[in-house]
Amino acid sequence: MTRYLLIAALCAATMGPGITRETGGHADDKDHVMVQPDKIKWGPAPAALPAGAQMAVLAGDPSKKGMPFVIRAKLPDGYKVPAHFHPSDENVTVLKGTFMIGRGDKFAADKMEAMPAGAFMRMPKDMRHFAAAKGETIIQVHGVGPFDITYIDPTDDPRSKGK
Ligand SMILES: [Cu+2]
Repeated sequence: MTRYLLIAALCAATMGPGITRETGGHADDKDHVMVQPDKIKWGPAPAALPAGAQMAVLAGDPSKKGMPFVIRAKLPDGYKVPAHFHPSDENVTVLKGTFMIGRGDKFAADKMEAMPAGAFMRMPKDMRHFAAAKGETIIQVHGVGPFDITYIDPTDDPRSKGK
């Protein structure tokens, strides 16, 4: 009986620190993020994107230089983004629908590749590309800010409309 107690005590002693580490004590608890899929707060995407898309920032801030970010975009069926590039790498994970993506300076439907849910791609900074959605499509984009978009043809820029 005494022996069993001793073993139990030893087990508790060796497991103790591990459990403590897992349950708390980290200084960065404030950075912890958990988002349930039905709790995502969607809002209209920034004016830099063609109208119709919705966006949610899950972590970080895509507008801040050097700040890692994770965002999601919900695109309606048939949504199109004309040829553009970004000042930082764009990492895209497709979560729903089919994200159509093409490389080059000009939107061309016949040059696009279908990226279904589960697909991942990285567009290195400055790489010219264009995109579209087949069916309602949700993508997750992560990278390091600032995340901006420059259209090859300035008249494609929704921000230039009405000026
Ligand atoms: Cu892009």
